[in-house]
Parts: sequence; C-alpha cells; structure tokens
Amino acid sequence: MHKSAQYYDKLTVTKPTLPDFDLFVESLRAIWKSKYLTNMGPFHDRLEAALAEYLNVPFISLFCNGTIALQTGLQALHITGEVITTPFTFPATVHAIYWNRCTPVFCDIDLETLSLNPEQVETLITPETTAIMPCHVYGKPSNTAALQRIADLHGLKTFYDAAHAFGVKPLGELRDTFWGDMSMLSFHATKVFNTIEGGALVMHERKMKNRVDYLKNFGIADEVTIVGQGINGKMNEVCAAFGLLQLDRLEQDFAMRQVLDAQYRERLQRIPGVRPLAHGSNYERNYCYFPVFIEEEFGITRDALHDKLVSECIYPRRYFYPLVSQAPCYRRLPSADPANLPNAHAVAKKVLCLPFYTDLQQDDVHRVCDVIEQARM
Ligand code: T4K
Repeated sequence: MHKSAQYYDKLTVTKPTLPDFDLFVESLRAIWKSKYLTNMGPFHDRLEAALAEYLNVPFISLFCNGTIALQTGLQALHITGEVITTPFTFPATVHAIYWNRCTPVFCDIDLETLSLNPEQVETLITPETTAIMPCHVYGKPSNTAALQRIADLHGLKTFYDAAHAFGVKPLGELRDTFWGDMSMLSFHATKVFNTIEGGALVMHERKMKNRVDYLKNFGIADEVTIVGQGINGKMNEVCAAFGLLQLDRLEQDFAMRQVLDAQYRERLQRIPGVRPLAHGSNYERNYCYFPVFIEEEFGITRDALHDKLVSECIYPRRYFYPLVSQAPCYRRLPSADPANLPNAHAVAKKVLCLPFYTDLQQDDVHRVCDVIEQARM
C-alpha cells in the first residue's frame, strides 16, 4: 500500500485481534463434520478448561456475551434490593442490575483506581443493600481488599465487572480478593481476548458453577428437570473455537501491547497536560486500553482534542462519557445527583482512550502523538 494511503487509514480506539485464518477454517471443518453447533459442545468444553487453567481460577462458565453473564451472575448470587455500583462504567453494568429488578445505587470513584471509593460505599449501605458491584476499569484493579472487608462486615456479596480485566494477574494481597464472590469477563471483539462475542463468570465453588451452568441453559438440569428461571446464555461452538486459537497468541499480544504502551508514555511525557493512567504495582497488566487524562494545562479541552484527532482520521473514545448515571433512565435516582459523584464527573470530562490494539504500528503511535502535540500549539 502507498504510504500516504496507509497514513490516512482510520486509527480506531481498538481493533480486534484475529486468529490465523487457515487454522480457524480447520476448526470450522470439524464443526461442520460434527454438526455440533452449540449447547456446551466439545470446543466450548475445551475452551472452558483451557481458560480456567490460563486464568488460574477455580471455576469458570462461558457465556454468549458479558452482559448476559452479568445478569445471570446476579441471579446466581440471589441479589435483591439495592446494589452499590459505579457510574464510571459501560452501561451494561448498571442495566444488568436493573434487569434483575434491583435498584442501582451510584457511589463515587476514587481517583487512583477509578473504581468504587470504599469509604463512600460504606455510607451508602442500607438494610436493602445486598451487593457491591465495582468495575476493574481498563483492567486496573479496584481496591478489592477494602471492598471485601466492608462486604464481610455487612454481609454483602461482591460481584466484579471484570470485563476489561482478562489476563490481569493479581499479586500479593490482591490475589485473594481480585475476583470477589464472582466476576464477569467480556470476550467482545474489542477486548484483549475475544471470541467475537462472548463472556464468562468466574467463581470459587463447584456448587455455584453448577447453578450458573443451569441458569445459562434455561434452568435445565437434565431432560426432565428445570431447577430455576434460567436464560439462554450459552457460548456457541464457532465462538469457542475462535477463542481457543486466540489463547495461543496471548502472551505475544501482551508483549506487543507493552511495547506500544511504553512508546506512548515516552512520547506523551513531553506533552504537558496529557497524563496517561498510572499503572499500579500489585498486579500484572493486560494493556487493554490506553486512557489519558487531558488536564487544564494542556490548553484546549478534551473534547476539542477529540475533534481535532477525528479530523485527522484518528478515532479515540471517551470511555466512559457521558456517565451512565446521567442517562435519562437513571438520572432521577437520588444517588445519581452529580453532587454525590464529583470524581466520576471530573474523570469522565477529561478521559480519552487513544487508539490501542495489538496490530497498531509504532508509526501510528507517533502519528497520534504528533497530532496531540500540534493541537496545543
Ligand atoms: N462491562 C464493561 C465495563 C464493558 O466495557 C462492557 C463492554 C460490558 C460490561 C459488556 O460486555 P459485552 O456484553 O459487550 O461482552 C464497545 C463494545 O461493544 C463493548 O463490548 C465494550 N464494553 C465497550 C467498552 O466498547 P462501543 O459501542 O464503543 O463499540 P464500537 O462498535 O463503537 O467499537 C469501538 C471501535 O472498535 C470502533 O471504532 C471500531 C472498532 N471495532 C469494533 C468492532 C465491534 C472493530 O474494529 N471491529 C469490531 O468488530 O462498545
């Protein structure tokens, strides 16, 4: 391709990583031959076992997407009443609470983890509260130890939206609390590990896995037994086969993303007012997004920079702006009052996720940084 044509290729916030095409065709041939397309077939079972081992988790159950996994997880944990959650997340987190006929109670975030502020969580607990539902935003872990202490003290469940946290390896104290009572992973096309669409629930006990497995299959335990009001949340064989091939290249992908991450940081440290999200030290990263915060010092607003980048065929995203608590369906909740959520509003106003994916070229990183540099002049 001519260099200028390549230069003006769209740089989007993310692009999916794909498995080798010929290997995928081989898997498809096997599926065609067996005519086993879905309902916990051989690829499903192989992927489930491989992921439990790769993630080093006791039990995992695969889903057709992360959102249905969230809804099913809340059912499996018997969550009712009020659920304390974050406004700084994708709408699916809060919608899942609503679809389970529970009331989301928004709590502000802390500025380091961008997840729930444990001190504020405690002030929001009422006799109706049954669970805390934080989000490991951009794969950066929540303050899980503090949240677990509060949950234990008040007899609450912890259910993490870990949609972004695939492959994050918790270290030290975090290892015991990272997944809470249950966690949800998303395998959507835009995630570091993708199965086109897909997701999973991670849990600690066989009994809970059995319950989740029934619930994702209409509540059917066997041909003549229905154990609950389940849903259809099964991952099909094509997605599972796609995922199995992805697993083989993960470590290489993370290494490539690490290089790009370092390159962005190197370039951006020379641009005042553009602050990349700081990495923490108690976990191994998965490099899923590259969020930066546009501070006043930069000279123009985040939105002005966003528009400038778009005019240059660069498409960053303002995840998560506007806050889900501002959506018409939630903004009348007392907890959605912006006065209670100052950190979430401040962060949503200045965050910008820059293009970041395994196939991004080092030249592309320079191209993005050049435009940012020029935008403040
Ligand atoms: N919780 C959290 C914290 C989440 O972030 C998400 C999903 C969920 C729960 C729910 O999990 P799932 O039910 O999705 O498994 C995207 C994704 O659709 C969504 O999965 C993700 N979070 C969210 C953060 O990002 P959009 O509306 O921004 O997607 P879209 O279509 O604008 O795509 C973004 C860019 O990616 C595009 O500019 C182009 C590129 N792209 C996208 C797709 C789908 C591709 O290059 N190829 C593709 O196939 O939500």
